[in-house]
Amino acid sequence: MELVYLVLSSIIFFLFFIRILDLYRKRRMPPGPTGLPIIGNLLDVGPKPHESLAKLAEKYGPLMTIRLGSVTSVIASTPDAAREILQRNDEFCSGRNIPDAVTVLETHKVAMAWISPNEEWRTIRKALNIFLTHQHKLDTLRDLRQNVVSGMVDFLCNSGKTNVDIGKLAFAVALNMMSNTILSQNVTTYESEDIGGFKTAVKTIMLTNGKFNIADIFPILKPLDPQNIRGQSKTGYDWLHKMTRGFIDDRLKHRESKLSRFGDMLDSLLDYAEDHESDFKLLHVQTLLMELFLAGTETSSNTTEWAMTELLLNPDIFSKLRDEVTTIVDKDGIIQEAKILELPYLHAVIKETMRLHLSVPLLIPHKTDAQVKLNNYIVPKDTQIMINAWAIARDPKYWDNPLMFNPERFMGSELDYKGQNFEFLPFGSGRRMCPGIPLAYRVVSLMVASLVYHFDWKLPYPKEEMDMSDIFGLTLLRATPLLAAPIPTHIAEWVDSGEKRNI
Ligand code: HEM
Ligand SMILES: *[C@@H]1O[C@H](CO)[C@@H](O)[C@H](O)[C@H]1NC(C)=O
Ligand SMILES: CC(=O)N[C@H]1CO[C@H](CO)[C@@H](O)[C@@H]1O
Repeated sequence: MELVYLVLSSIIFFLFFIRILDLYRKRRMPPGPTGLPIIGNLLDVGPKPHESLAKLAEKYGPLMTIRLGSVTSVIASTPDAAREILQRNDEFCSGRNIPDAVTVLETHKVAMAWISPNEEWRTIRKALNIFLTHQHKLDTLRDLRQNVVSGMVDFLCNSGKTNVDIGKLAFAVALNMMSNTILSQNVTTYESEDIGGFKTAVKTIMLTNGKFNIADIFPILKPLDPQNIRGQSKTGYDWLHKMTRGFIDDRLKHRESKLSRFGDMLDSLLDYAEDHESDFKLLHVQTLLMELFLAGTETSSNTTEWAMTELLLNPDIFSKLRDEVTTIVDKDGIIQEAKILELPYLHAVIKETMRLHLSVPLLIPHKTDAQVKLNNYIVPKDTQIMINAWAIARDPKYWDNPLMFNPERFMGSELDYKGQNFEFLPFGSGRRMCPGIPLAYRVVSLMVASLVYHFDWKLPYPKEEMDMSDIFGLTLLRATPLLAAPIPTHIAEWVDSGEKRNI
């Protein structure tokens, strides 16, 4: 009996203590909705956080505090607030909270996306940037990427005008574009459900990482993994870990044999590892390989799918884009990556797609590594920081007619996604900004240009009926896949197999 009293009174004391702490904190933190005990603002946030947080920001302002379980977050909802965090206070606002789902192996401890911005993190970014920021290195592999796109065009020509799930196809193509850039090989095909398991592994991980995990806001639940999120995530990670290990082993053997080099990203990373043995090891290379597949595939393919969605809804824009692409097509019908990068209208279409349909609407949450002053608020160490880039990108204060898909707004404008314009942050800004921009731009451009130039598309239903709603994950997905039938425009001999393909 006494034990029960003891336990009960401790609990009451504990709750009281938390409450006091809470009141004390609130005085210096940005304003926010009062939450319920224990769960905090969970019910205010709901299943579409980018939307509900945008609504709450109308009431509480550009910087607001949201509490979910034991996690306190500050949310920025205007370009100025984003600048205050990502530019003026970047140094102490660039940490990460590590989601439970990514902790299944030990690799998160050396993963660029999850470690604090320390020396090790800088080394990893440097190793990757050597490849990504040198135009000619990226250029060396463009034939491989073009072959991947030719493979996609062949596949579509053979699909016999039946409906194709454009997102699924784009995912497989993006995966092969990544694998060709990283290690000069294809890892999937377009016909099969999933030969080799690569697609499944990447999708499984992205899906589980994007799920709301109760253990992330009540860390005490972590060992229980109540939604089996870590469990599911583990199957994907284990598989990817094994595959990347194999790729690296093969490549090391190849390098020993002194055969010709591939000159791809893996070679570049292994070179760096040889030159910087003490701080960039094979474990870093392997972890980075895994991260690149995860970070680069679904973001690029979902952007491509949204671009196609908008283009099919806006036939004028579609034909204007095709006219532009037509000007750079070779005699043999090949679209060269190098020439694509110079097409202003294509670039505008991709920017406009990224503005309206951000792949990562709240960016990847940051965390304060020290107490910081944001405007006039004092935000303690270890506070989560989120930027509602989605809300900022469709706020009528900064955009005319924000809900209209209008690539023209980017024509002749300096506005870019490289982190200088805080009203447009599809890749974030500051030290944590996406390092993959140059590659993402090539991959998405090549896919969109090819889909637009080589095919007319027929929707299976009137375009007014297209479902534009989206559901929330780590990336924004279309709630229903975009289906359309490709009708080859420029290719004389396509085989009408008539059978419905599965991709
Ligand atoms: C359309 C395609 C893409 C979009 C929209 C996108 C967007 C983003 C965003 C919003 C972040 C988080 C920034 C932040 O924390 O503030 C990020 C981080 C990251 N992205 Fe991308 N990304 C794309 C493609 C790629 C590609 C192709 C790669 C691979 C080369 C890549 C690699 C990464 C990595 C490694 C990080 C973590 C960086 C860090 O935490 O230090 N991304 N990306
Ligand atoms: C990858 O597949 C495409 C066809 O889909 C093919 O043209 C290309 O040669 C393949 N690349 C490699 C490196 O095997
Ligand atoms: C609907 C669509 O094709 N978009 C893709 C975006 O990423 C998710 C990841 O699970 C895929 O399931 C979607 O297919």
